[in-house]
Amino acid sequence: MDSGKPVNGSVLACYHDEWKVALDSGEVLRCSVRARHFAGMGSEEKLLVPGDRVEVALFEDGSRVIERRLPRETVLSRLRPRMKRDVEQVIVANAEQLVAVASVASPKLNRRFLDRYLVVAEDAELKSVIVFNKIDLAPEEDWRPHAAAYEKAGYVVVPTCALDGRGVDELRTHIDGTFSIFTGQSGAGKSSLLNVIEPGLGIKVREVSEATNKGRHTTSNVTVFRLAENTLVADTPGFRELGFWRIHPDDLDQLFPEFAEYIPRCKFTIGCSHLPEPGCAVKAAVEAGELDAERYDSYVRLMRDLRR
Ligand SMILES: Nc1nc2c(ncn2[C@@H]2O[C@H](COP(=O)(O)OP(=O)(O)O)[C@@H](O)[C@H]2O)c(=O)[nH]1
Ligand SMILES: [Mg+2]
Ligand SMILES: [Zn+2]
Repeated sequence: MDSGKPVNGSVLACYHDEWKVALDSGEVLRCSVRARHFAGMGSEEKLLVPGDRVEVALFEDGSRVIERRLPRETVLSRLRPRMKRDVEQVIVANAEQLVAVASVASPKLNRRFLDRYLVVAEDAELKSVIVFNKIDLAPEEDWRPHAAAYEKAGYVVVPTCALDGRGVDELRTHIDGTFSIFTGQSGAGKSSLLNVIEPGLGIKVREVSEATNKGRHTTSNVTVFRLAENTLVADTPGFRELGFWRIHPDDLDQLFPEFAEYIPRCKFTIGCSHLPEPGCAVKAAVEAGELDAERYDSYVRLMRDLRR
């Protein structure tokens, strides 16, 4: 029997019973899945998500079947919303970088939300790039101090305007040759930026948010685009909820990279939660203005959330 010619590729999008795959040759195909190869795995493991590397068999009759999923290098996960028990939802597999898109106006800059994304990326061991979009809508003095706070924390911040293209060339240098996930609040301009980065993608802007989405895709509304041989980008909807998947409160301080130099100086080096403990070097650095007060505020809120 014809066993098909095996080729490798990356899953771009998942539909009800069809998977869009970019073969390494560059060809994009719709494929089905050979269920028996996925049987016997845990239900979550059985799922394919955008970014998954797969082996596809190409048959002479034209059918193409995903035979197996290759091991995942990285996963960006969240707690699957509205479940009775804790279940992991992998959003994207194999990405290397998070591009956290925030708008400086409409919707207004939401630093709590941005910090939550940055923490999830740190936990997933992804590099992060922060984009401040819609700089045409706010004077620079409004957003510059926030950009400076993130730069001081060690993050790259790229101010952009998707309407006139400012900052887009710089953003492109950060995504060339890597696999990035564009995330951020609904309406921040993720899809608009991708359309400017790669004219011709033609992604719908103002796309329905996750909450009102009628479920065109099965798991999430995430789509990966292949811009060049080694450049992949994932466009995601603005997740209403980004619940932490298996982040322990004791580890949260490790996910704020700028805290690292202060943590060893806390009086209680083991078990200092950097809340109101005596002799906390992190808290002292915030009071002295060495660490950013808003980042610390995010830390405190996320800590409360994790301990609930
Ligand atoms: N003024 C302004 N509007 C923008 C900019 N970028 C995107 N928009 C608008 O913001 C809205 C939401 O954009 P969209 O790309 O769909 O956001 P997404 O939900 O993050 O993908 C659309 O009406 C865009 O035209 C920008 O830099 N400046
Ligand atoms: Mg969008
Ligand atoms: Zn401390």
